[in-house]
Order: sequence, then structure tokens, then C-alpha cells
Amino acid sequence: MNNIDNPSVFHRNDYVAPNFAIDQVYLDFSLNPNKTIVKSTLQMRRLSPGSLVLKGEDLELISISVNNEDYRQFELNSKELILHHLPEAFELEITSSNQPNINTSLMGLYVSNDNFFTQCEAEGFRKITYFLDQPDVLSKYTVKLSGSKVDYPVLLSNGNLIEEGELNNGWHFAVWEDPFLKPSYLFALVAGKLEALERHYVTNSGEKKLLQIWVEKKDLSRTAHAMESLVHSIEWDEKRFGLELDLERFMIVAVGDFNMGAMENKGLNIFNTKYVLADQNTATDTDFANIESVVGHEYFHNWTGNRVTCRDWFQLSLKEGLTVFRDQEFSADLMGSASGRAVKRIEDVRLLRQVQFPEDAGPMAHPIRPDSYQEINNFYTVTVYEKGAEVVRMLHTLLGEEGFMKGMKLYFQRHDGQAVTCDDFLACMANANNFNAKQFKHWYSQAGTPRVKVKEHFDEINKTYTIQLSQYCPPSPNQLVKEAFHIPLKTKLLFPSQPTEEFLIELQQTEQEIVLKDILQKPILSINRDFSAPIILEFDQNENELLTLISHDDNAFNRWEAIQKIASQNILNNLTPSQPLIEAYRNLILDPDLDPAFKELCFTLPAETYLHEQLVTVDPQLVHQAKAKYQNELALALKNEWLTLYQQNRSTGEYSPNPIDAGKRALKNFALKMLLEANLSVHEQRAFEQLNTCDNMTDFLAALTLLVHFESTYSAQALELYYRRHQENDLALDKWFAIQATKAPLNQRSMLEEIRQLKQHPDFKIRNPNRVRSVIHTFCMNNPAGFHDISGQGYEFWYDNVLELDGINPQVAARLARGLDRWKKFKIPYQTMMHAQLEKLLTNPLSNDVKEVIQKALS
Ligand code: B3K
Ligand code: ZN
Repeated sequence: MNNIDNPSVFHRNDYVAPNFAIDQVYLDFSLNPNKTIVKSTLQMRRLSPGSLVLKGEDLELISISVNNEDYRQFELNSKELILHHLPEAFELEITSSNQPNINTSLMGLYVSNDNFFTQCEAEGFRKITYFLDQPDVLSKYTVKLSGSKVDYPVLLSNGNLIEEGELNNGWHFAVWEDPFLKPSYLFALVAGKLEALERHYVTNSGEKKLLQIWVEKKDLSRTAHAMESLVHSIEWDEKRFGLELDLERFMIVAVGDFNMGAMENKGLNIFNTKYVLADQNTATDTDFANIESVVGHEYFHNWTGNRVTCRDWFQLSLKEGLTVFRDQEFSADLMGSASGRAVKRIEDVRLLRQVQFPEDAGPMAHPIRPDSYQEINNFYTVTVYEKGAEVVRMLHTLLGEEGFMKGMKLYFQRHDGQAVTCDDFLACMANANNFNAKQFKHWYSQAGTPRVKVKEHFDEINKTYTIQLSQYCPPSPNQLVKEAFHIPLKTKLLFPSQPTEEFLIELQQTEQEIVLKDILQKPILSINRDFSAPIILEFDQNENELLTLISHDDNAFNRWEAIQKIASQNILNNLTPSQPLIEAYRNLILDPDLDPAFKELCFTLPAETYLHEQLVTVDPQLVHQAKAKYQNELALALKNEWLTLYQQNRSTGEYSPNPIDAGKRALKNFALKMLLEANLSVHEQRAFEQLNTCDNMTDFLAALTLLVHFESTYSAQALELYYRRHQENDLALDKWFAIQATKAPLNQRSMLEEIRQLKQHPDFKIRNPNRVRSVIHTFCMNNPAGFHDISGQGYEFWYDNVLELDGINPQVAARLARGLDRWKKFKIPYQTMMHAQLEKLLTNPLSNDVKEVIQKALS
């Protein structure tokens, strides 16, 4: 497709620099939910010939003046305001209005629970005022906010507060000035009834900073963990990257209606409440960990994203891949131990394989730096984020910590205050280290997960051990043939009684052979340790070798990998665990040296979406049953051990979400699951008792989930108890909905009636993304057995909801639309029924967001 055939496709290679600079921006807001008036005064400078094309959507134009004179030489359509015959340098003043209270897209300026919020990334600023709304236009912003003092006592924007005061008619105002250059996507304002938790922080260089977390008054008691996470983030970035907080104050604001997790607006981060609010009664250990990670992520963007930003949206991974890598390292460092690091690594890899690998093999596959898009919002993907982070991690592996940091230093020296490309980043890494990045660049331009085949040969006579490697990457949309990747593989040879060193293989050829000399006996190969490259490894290790890795590999990640591999193979072959495997599980259970968190990860079986990817064609019900059978066998074979684990890992003392205690709870609750699996009527009482006696949400929710999913006799009672306790708490109620939406059908009955009823519940709110995700997305994307109902009703439910949501919030709809991406992989009749719903959807008028997803799914 090219621009002429389809004008709505944007191509990376079509980049042109803006023809005007906007040196200063002065924005004056009169805040009113029905009609907010924005006067924008821009100091403009011509850079090259041509008219000025400003973006603007859902705005009403009130007036335009150039150098204080009314200006008439313009054209206006529903997306652009084009000004002709402009001078070299001038002041442009545009007044326009918008309607925040009917803005259900949650992009631009909108109202949530009677307060004002903004979301501008990627292209939301154009819903606030006419502007050069692209990331390579960097300007200094001053913002004046005026509004009713009773309704909006707090008025916030980026940077520093320089003035505030009273106005007529009960209004007041505040003026904020951001000393740093920024693109429009980092602009933010917040106005409303909010209160802040405050703290001061003294930076390494001795400057005192103000930290604030703004929430609704009722939520103030649940902000301590977010504040602590923010302080940890600031300390960590100083220590590990030598980067300091550059503003006098740093604010986080929580909002209940938000399209994603959080947003890194300069000095004024806006967060989904889900990633701010926590206390032991309403948030789980996972919530606590996620808050720490997201607070870190947004804070780290202050340097990787804000100080150095993206030239255009094709470069999104420049800031996202790098910042995810940084937040992953932050969380890993905070785990405080080597085994804690491994736990974090396993969790990250699990997400990558469950979600990114399917994306990379499906119709939406794209390189971490895409070549084209129809709607940029569709490219905030696990590929750009998580695979992007893996690519940065591979650079770190190839260059080492010191080399990587030299590259980072050069990156800030060269590009602070600029909007740059992925190539610029790679050039810094290469130049600082004399590293030839020519081949490594393919990771930025080629989609798909490479497959690396491993063959080994031990020559007893010549005492050599040969590792034969070959790589292949299947075709992706618009990329049939791929160049060989530069793949770093951390490797070690394991011998029964002789310690050896880990070494790095750099696989660069399509086929490559490594011959190791003086090898006296056949080793067991431990390769791609720590998942040093995001690849699929094709290596036929037999069960004995895998069992040795499970018990003896000193790389915790690869121990986990070996047990997951055996479990996957068994489930996919519809087998139950062999006796030696049961013994291996027993040894893991009994090993006193292993972290509880690590054990829990070992026992947790591979996700169904991950198992699907390993099959040529998928019968989702068969996969589900095979997994259930395997789990049941494991539960029965080790039922005494599960009971011991359950009892040994009960918490004593005060609740804390620290990794050790959280790991114990995770393991205990896994053991409880196995007990219910082994014998529901004997153990359901135990779960109900846990629910009634525990002092924290993690244990409560775990018990409730089990009672509901196993359809215990206590199920209804437990749900009712939870509902009564948390009725007023939106985030807790989201969990209540999600538990019910993830219930897999027992005895193959249809779940559709139940899911439709959940949507009819008085607390279901179609305009609130968190609630919608907890019911609809959860069912369609996180409950494979329920969704892939043989009647096809799951797909009809999907169709109805994509269509309904598209009229309200295209981004939320487009995310759900991705739910049928892998339709071609499924067996008939599933495939046929999914195809029919996709075709049917396309007969409706759709947003660009959903249209792109559906068109690609059908291509
Ligand atoms: N940069 C934002 C994501 C914006 C998504 C726009 N559709 C959050 C983040 O990655 O930190
Ligand atoms: Zn980010």
C-alpha cells in the first residue's frame, strides 16, 4: 500500500522536518466542562518555505490573529488548519473551544469524576488547540489555568508554579512555567478537587525537590506506597544511571478513567488509579509490585523520553524500549538478591512469550521500529515496549554494563534537548564502544521471532564438543525474507563434578559451528541463559537432560525454562507427568534453598496462549483439557507435599508486600489451588477459612478466586462478602468482576450467559476503561476456554462489544479488536466462526483504530 492508494497510511521514510519552529507557547485556559476556551499564543519562526499546516480535531475555531491583526488567509477542515503567506517570524494567536464533558475518547482534555485531565500522547494535543502536534517540535510552555475556585480548587500544569490569584465570579487562576523544551505530547493539565501527599527529596547534588501525589481526598490514605516507589526511583536513577531529577517539583496525579497505565508528562505524570492506590486491604502483592514498576517507568522517562525524545512516532521504541529496560532493571535491583533478579526475569520473559511472541507471529507483526501505520495508537504494543526492551538488553549483554553506560553517557552528551531516532541511539552505543552495529540493526527493522536450532556433537576420540547453531526467521507481513540477526547467547557446559565458566556465543551467521576442545565427557548444554536473546530455541534435549538442568543448572532462569519445557511437551502431547518428573517436582518442593517465589513460578504451568503458539493448528478446548488433566495429576501425585507447602508458608507477623513475603504468599496460594484441585470437598473449607481470617487482599483474593473457579459451595457467599466489603472501591470491584470473567467453564458448559449478566450488573460502566477491561477484555483475551466456546457465541460477544466500544472509545475498542488476531491458527469450526465475525465487523463504519486492526487481521 502506498500513500496514493490509501492516504491514511503513514510511512517512516516519508519523514520531513517541520517548516516552522514554535519557540514559545502561551496557553490560556478558561475551564468549563461544557465548553472550555483555549487561547494559544505562539512565537513562530519560519524554517523553510510553505504554508503552516496545524493539526486540530473536535475543536471550534473562534479567532486567528497574526502579530495582533485578525488573519483571514487560512483554510479549515475537520483535521487541519492551514495558514498561507506567513512572514519569517511572527506571533500567532488562535482561540478555540472544546467540550471536555462529551469527550469519551479520553484523549485531549476530558472530565473524570468532575475533575479535568488531559492525555496528549500520541496525538491528543490537537484536541486541545491547533498546533504542530508532532514530537520534533520542541517549545517552552507557559500555561494559565482559570476556573471556578469551588469546583476546581487545585490547578496544575507542567513545570513550576509562578503565579496564582483570585478572579471575579468565584474564579481563580494559576500560571505554570516549564523551563524545559518539550513536544506537545508531554503537555498536561489537571484541575479539580484533589489533595496531595507531599515529601521532600534532596538530590545527589544537594538540591531540595518537592514530590507530590495528588488524589481524591478519600484515597489519600492509599498513596504511601506510590510515594515510596517514587523516592526509590529517584534514588535508583541517581545511583545506577547518574541521572538526577531536573525540576523543582515532581507531581503524580491519579485518575479513575484512563486509557492506559500512566503518562510521563513533564513534571506532571498522570496515572491510572490502578498504578497509584494501594493498601493491604485493597491491593494485592502484584498490585504493589506493579505500582513500583510503573512509577519507576514514568519517572525514568524524564530522561529517556522527555529530555531526549523521539523525532517521529516510528521511533517510539527509542523511549519505550529503553525505559522498559530501565524499569525492569530497577525492579530487579530492588528485589535485593540474585534469586530475586531471576524471579523478575522469569516474569518478564513469561509476558514476552505469552503476548509478544503471538503478536510477532500474527497479522499485526511489526519491527520494534515500524515502517508504516494507519493509527499510531495501535503501535503502543508489546513489540515496541517489551521486545524493544529485549533489544536494549541484548546491547547491554554485548557491551557489558560499563560499555552500555559509556553509550548512555554519549547519548545524553549528544542529544540532550533533542528529538532523535533509534539510529542515533545505536550510533552512540556503537561509537562509545567501537562496536559494529550494522548487523545488530536488523533487530530494529525486521519483525518476527527468530528460531535458533541447536545441534550438539561430542567426539569422544578427539575430545571435542561441537555446538551447531542455525537461525531462521519466518516471514512477516511485508517482509518475506530476512537477514541473519546478531544473537547473543549466554552459554555454559554442565558437567557432573567440574565447575565451568559461562561464555557468550555471538550467533551472526545463518549457520555457525562452535568447536570446544579438551572436553572429556559429554556435557549438558545450558544455552540462552537468562533468556539472553528473544528467540525460540529448537533444541531436542531429552527428559533426562532436562531433569538434570532442573536440578543442577546454576542459572535459575534456565532451571525454570527446563521445567516449563517438559510441562509444555507433556501437555501438548496430552500426557501426564512421568514418575521421574514427579520426583523432580517433589525435590523442588522440598528444596529448602530455593526461593518460594521461584518455586511458585516453576509449578505454574505454561499459559494456554503460549501453548497455542507451539501448535500448527489449535483446538483450544483440547489444549485446555490437556492442561487441566496435567494439573490434576500433579495435584494428586503430590497432595501431601502441597499440604506441607501450604502450612509452611503461612505468613506470620505484619503484612508487607516485600518480595520474600509476597513469594511465600504466592507459593502458599498455589499450594492451596493444588489442594482444591486434588479434593475440593476436603479443602474448600480451608480456602473459605483463609478468606475469613486473612489480613490482606492477596490472600483474600486468592481464596476467593479458587472458590469461584472451582465452583465451590462457598462461591456465592464469598463473592457476596467481597462485594459488600468493597462496593465503594472501584479498583477492588474491578477485581471482583475479573475473577468472574476468568472462570473457565467446568464440564464444557457455555459461560456466555454469565458474562452477559456481568455486563448487565449495575456496577458495570461501559465508559470506564478499567471496568470494561476487567470484564470484556479479560473474558475475550484471558479466558481461552470460555471465549472459544464451540457455539461461536464468544466471538459474537466480541463483535458486539468491539462495535459498541468503538462508538465510545476507539483505543479501548481497538485493543479488544486484537482478540481475534490469531484466528488463522485455530482449527475449523473456530477459525471459520472467527473469520465470519471479522468480516461482519468490517461492514460497519469504524474508527481508524479498529479498522486498521481488522483489515490487517483479514489480510
Ligand atoms: N507513554 C505513555 C503511553 C502513551 C500511550 C498513548 N496511546 C505511557 C508510557 O509508556 O509510559
Ligand atoms: Zn513508557
